[in-house]
Amino acid sequence: MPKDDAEAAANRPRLALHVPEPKFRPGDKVDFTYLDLPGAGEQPRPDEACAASETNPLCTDLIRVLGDDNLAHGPWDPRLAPERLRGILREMALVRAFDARMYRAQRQGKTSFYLKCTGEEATSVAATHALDFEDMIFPSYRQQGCLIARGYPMLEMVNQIYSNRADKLKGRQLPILYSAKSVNFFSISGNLATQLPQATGFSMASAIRGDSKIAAAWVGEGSTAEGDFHSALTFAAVYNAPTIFNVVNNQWAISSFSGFAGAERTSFAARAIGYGIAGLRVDGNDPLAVYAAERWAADRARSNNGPTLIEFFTYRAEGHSTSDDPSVYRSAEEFAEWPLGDPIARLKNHLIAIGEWSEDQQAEMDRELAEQVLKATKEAEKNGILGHGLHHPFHTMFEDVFEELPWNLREQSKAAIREREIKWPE
Ligand SMILES: Cc1ncc(C[n+]2csc(CCOP(=O)(O)OP(=O)(O)O)c2C)c(N)n1
Ligand SMILES: [Mg+2]
Repeated sequence: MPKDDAEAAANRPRLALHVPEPKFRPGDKVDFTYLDLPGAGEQPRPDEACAASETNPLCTDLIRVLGDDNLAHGPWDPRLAPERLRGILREMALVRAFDARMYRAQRQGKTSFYLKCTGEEATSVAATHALDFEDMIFPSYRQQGCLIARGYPMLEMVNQIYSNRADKLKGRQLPILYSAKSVNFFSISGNLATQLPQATGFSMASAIRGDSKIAAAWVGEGSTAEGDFHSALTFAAVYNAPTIFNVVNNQWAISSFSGFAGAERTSFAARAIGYGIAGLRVDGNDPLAVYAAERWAADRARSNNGPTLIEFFTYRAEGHSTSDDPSVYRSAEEFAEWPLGDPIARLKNHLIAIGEWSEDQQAEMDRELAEQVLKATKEAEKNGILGHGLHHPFHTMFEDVFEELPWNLREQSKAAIREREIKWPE
């Protein structure tokens, strides 16, 4: 290096790498006042056919409908009939009852893996209500609420979790990675974010065919750091594809906090601004706001006004999955301090406030739902649970991929079956 350059370099400040660090670690006092949450009903609601840029301010705001008074406020109030609200409440409570039971089943050794969506029920159940049944759902692994909202039989869900002989996926998918064509629910992939380009592709095909179906994809905030997120948004923006991208920002990706996906810089909804598509940031624990935003995006997509990126701001109340222990990396106080509450309690309190529900009815419903879940699990157990041998026969793992099995796989299959017979003659 020439002498002048070397001297100049020596005088410059040293570069420092920024490594994000969550606000609270185990043992820390939690204070969420930094969030600066706007009041319910204060956010403007532009027309569904507006220029994408009109939604820019909503990307850093927070669309809220249910206020602290448990009443619905402002232009985003979807004005749903009480009957529909009770339906959404019931399905969210069913998801929670199902999660509780399946979590316990994993601890009892009936399955190897389970994953709850506690506190995030509105982001799947209420959003699914805003779609048409024909619209294709491209979920991540935390959207059991979409299946429940579409009326998929619970027995089939448990059979899949137990990988038993009635499992329609024949034990080939990790427990909870459902696939349910009958309710337009795309196969869940363990590879994060792959559902996003698939959703864009589906909706482009729908547009090419002149169909009226749109696609709605769900993805965790951590997964938006994947390249697939950006390819999916680029394609959707370029072709004005009728896709809804639901980013469920529960603030954690296993043990990494949202800062590692860029949350310290701007909101996840604000990614939409760079792509020139519509974006909305929504209180994910407010079922009315979730419904209203999803409906807005669905109407926009269906009327050829293009894709929308929705961020549902929420909080992952429990561990990532049964394989995780969040007490080692985040403060135990976080959930209790979380200021946006619980979506089930909020809708229940709203229905009570408008004279359409009561605590007694809620307790009775919870009893019924627990019973319903118990019945489905007992029924599924007759088809087998983990390690009880009632799974699909071993040789079936070689089936269903090729119309005619190639010679090398035929040989491999024979050898594998022979080996098993020697190891486990019974
Ligand atoms: C491509 C890929 N990378 C990493 C993983 C491992 N992994 C599974 S879930 C997960 C966290 C994802 O967090 P987020 O997207 O926020 O979703 P959440 O679990 O919070 O719903 C990670 C890193 C994976 N399955 N696939
Ligand atoms: Mg997350």
